[in-house]
Amino acid sequence: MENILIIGAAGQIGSELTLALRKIYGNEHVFATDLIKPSKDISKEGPWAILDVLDNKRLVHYVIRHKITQIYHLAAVLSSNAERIPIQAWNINMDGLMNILDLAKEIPEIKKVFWPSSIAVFGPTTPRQNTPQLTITEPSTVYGISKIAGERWCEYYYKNYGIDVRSIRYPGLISYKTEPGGGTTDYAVEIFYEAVRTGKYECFLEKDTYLPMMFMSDAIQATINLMEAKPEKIKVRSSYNLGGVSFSPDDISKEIKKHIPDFEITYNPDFRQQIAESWPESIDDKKAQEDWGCKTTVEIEEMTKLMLEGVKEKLTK
Ligand code: NAD
Ligand code: AKB
Repeated sequence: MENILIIGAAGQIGSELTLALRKIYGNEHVFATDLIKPSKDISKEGPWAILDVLDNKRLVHYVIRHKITQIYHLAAVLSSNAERIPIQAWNINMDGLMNILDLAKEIPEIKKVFWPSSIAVFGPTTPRQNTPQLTITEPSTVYGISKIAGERWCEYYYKNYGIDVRSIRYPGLISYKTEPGGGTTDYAVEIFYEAVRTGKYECFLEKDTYLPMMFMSDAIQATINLMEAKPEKIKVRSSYNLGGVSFSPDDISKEIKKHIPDFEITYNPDFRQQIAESWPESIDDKKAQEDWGCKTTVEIEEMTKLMLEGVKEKLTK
């Protein structure tokens, strides 16, 4: 019997991953925790608690009390927020991960750990087109530095202590259930909210800035596939590239115009432009496809339709 702890369950990914895991393992076996109260559909249907990943004592207590066997550690400060509070972000991102890795080392009942990395591990010296699994990783953001350091630690704990830790370098994730938490790819979610609310959007990135993105359902499916794969299939113990689809603000605004013909976009790039320019435009995820079968199914046309429908429904509620 698995008992799964999600840390950061109220966030953009956690709010959907918790529900997906509860469908598989049963509501009572998936424990949602965060610094803030998660959404009603999470807090009403299964166990949840306020828990700070930096509070080691409470963390150990919680894990033992609930006989936790798997941890999904999602809590982090994302790229644009981290640039505003670099040292604090470094502490949250790194100390949080080290607490979880150490916990898995000390408590043998914890069989598996998931920790997400990001395309932010790449930097201005990385080849930007079809970026390979193994390439130059010299990130220029504090978020990217914390992710590349985290990847190295995950591999270290696997090799030296046998911790079954698994990871994906997510691209920018697109969803409407929970708004994103302060990243550079957030424009690709905000644009849908503003299109529905006001019919116009001022974008903080330039028109032709391409970035790899993925619709949330594909990201959740990939995460579950990775975590359910047999350990011998997992050949990369740092983190797997995940490709998704690549598009620019101009591409997405043209798609929105097919549904809202009067939609207007203007451009006013800020410090996030430099971050975006340091990241890949597209990602090669052959290795993840070969090892455990990741697949991108939602392309930009369908993503636009799903986002507009989802945001409209959310705003009318
Ligand atoms: P988010 O900001 O939406 O959610 C993070 C959650 O963590 C928040 O609900 C926050 O309250 C919680 N949290 C923060 N500090 C905490 C602490 N000390 N203890 C417990 N909870 C704490 O982020 P997200 O988009 O859901 O991202 C989750 C993970 O996936 C992060 O590690 C992020 O770096 C990674 N990731 C996300 C994306 C994306 O596009 N969303 C892309 C690449 C990687
Ligand atoms: C961000 O923009 O910070 C995140 C990410 C790609 O890691 N969405």
